[in-house]
Amino acid sequence: MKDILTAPFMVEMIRTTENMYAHGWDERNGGNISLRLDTAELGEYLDTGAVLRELPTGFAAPELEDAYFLVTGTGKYFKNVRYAPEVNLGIVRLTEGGAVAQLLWGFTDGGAFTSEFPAHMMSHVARLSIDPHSRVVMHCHPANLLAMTYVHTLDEREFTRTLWQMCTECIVVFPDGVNVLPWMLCGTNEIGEATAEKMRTSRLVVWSQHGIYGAGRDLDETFGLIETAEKAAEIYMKIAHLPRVNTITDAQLHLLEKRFGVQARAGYLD
Ligand code: 2HA
Ligand code: ZN
Repeated sequence: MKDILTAPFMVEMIRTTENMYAHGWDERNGGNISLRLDTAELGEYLDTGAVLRELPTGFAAPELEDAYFLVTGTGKYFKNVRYAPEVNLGIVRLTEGGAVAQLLWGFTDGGAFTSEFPAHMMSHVARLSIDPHSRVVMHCHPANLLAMTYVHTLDEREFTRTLWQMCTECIVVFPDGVNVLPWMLCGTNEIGEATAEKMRTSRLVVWSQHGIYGAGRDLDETFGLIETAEKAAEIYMKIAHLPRVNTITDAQLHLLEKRFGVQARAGYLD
């Protein structure tokens, strides 16, 4: 067996939590990540037959039967992950139709997966139904996106259009736009189901007055997705109180579509 702390997925997870903390997106125990692991690759680092503990999940996700995830722990701080990955992270396999998560590695202090596990697993199911290469669900609390949900309409078309208008790259990075949930109680199956439903049409889902969810094929791409939306929200919060003299027009957004070969969400451009 190879040393799991040298596994590319582990190294990348540690770097990502560190980077997200450095961006100020994950104060205290804020934020959580789940990364679906390749079974064959994991087998090089771990005896996948050795189950340490069984944790009930409280939901069903038969689509994820036998799927493995590297996931951040409940109550754990992103800033601490790099110093004690085996305490702050865990590797689980879903069984019994998703009702049980078997712990194979990590959470060595007796801990468990993130309180947002339902939203993560349900979002994986939703994204996998659209893209079989989808692997990552990431949640965090970036200040400008959060601030925007206090002062901007939560209408998804309007919210998306505002972000697209804030930086030229936005429509290229998230042509599917941003979906928005109203304030809901976090950590529940209900917000998990609502998030997953929104994940069917966009890889970004804003939780009003709370934060954002992103999904993607790898940690770098998903980080970049949130980073780009947050940058746009930052520009918006800098200019929202000032008269807007210039903007990116719909005609220009159509030019970007053509130039970069992306298709804006249907009906979102005039
Ligand atoms: O505690 O971000 O949404 C982690 C969270 C909950
Ligand atoms: Zn949160």
